[in-house]
Amino acid sequence: MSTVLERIEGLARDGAVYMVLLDPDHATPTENARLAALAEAAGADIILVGGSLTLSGRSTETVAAVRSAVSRPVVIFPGNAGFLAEGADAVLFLSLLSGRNPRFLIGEHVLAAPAIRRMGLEPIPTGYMLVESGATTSVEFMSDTRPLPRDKPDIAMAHALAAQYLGMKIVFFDAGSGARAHVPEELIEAVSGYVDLPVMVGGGIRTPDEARGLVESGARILVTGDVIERTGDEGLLREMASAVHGGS
Ligand code: 1GP
Repeated sequence: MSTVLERIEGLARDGAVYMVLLDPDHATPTENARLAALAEAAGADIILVGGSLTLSGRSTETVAAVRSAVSRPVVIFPGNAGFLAEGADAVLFLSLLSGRNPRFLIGEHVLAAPAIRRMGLEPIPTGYMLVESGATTSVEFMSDTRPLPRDKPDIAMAHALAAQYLGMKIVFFDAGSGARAHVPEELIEAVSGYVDLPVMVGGGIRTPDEARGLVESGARILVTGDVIERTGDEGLLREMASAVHGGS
């Protein structure tokens, strides 16, 4: 049986991967399970569960509810080592490379690694870069780090290459959930022409046109969370999936 990473890499080789992010704080586990099933039926390839801050304490319950509602892989997108839950297939093992806070470069990893092993989760080594989006995002505040400038692709390129040389498998450029402005196409184009890793992009992507533009710029994995959580719009989900997968 292939791993979740092999599945992502396979899909990314043939086109682009659509991931839908659900936050345990934004809806009940039952409602998130319903959204996950909608997303799967609309064509999402992977369901991410996570957020930068969890006040509700519902992460375990949410992962379990989402897991039983879909057959596609369920992957945790953790804000810290406290957000891990049995029942998911994999976890993005994130290094916040845009920042210089040792806690998010190694500290949380040491806390999380034994729990990931115990829970039987597949860790997916991911270089995570926050990108300026016009306002302070939750991740920026909670991680106490500065994002990469959005208009300096060379800085982003050097960070992405460092991620590749450190052995990471995915490089994720994130403007933060609900960002006013998504990561610029120019930045994604520059980075994806420079590194061999699949480039993942998320934060503030609201329309199928935006999604398509980013995929055409080289993104191989595209994430939306907020727009689906807010609208629960099945038609929009289908259009997003189709835009990412290259349909009309
Ligand atoms: C946030 O990239 C994800 O980390 C998703 O962002 O919620 O704005 O779609 P949105």
